[in-house]
Amino acid sequence: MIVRDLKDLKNTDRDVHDAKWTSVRMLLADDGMGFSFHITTLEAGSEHTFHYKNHFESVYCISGKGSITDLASGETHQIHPGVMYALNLHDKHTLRAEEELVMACCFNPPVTGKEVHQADGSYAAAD
Ligand code: 9YT
Repeated sequence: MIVRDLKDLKNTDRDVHDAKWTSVRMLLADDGMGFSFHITTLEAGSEHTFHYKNHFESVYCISGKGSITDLASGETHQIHPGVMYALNLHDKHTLRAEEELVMACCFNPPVTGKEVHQADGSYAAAD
């Protein structure tokens, strides 16, 4: 069994920062679960366009307020605590945080922890 406390993972190599988001990877590929599990915090007022071409992702809003736009359809959905979205079509999307958003995210296949966003908004496929 794996038991981890978010606060113990802060400021470790599992705590990844970008300009306007941070993400604590509570489970990574080498944990052997077949998915990774992240707690991601998006800064209030920030906007992010991601396109996870090589991963499926589901995201659950723990706290905050914002929206997600599906860039294929142009449809925008409100995000607030209790809302989940799943990028089952590797959907390219823009996330907006009106308030700081705290999200629980699962990636399949799991991220290794070494990925960086590529110019197209994706993470490279694992080797
Ligand atoms: C909410 C969201 O898009 N999370 C993505 C995961 C985060 N960018 C990470 O852990 O790499």
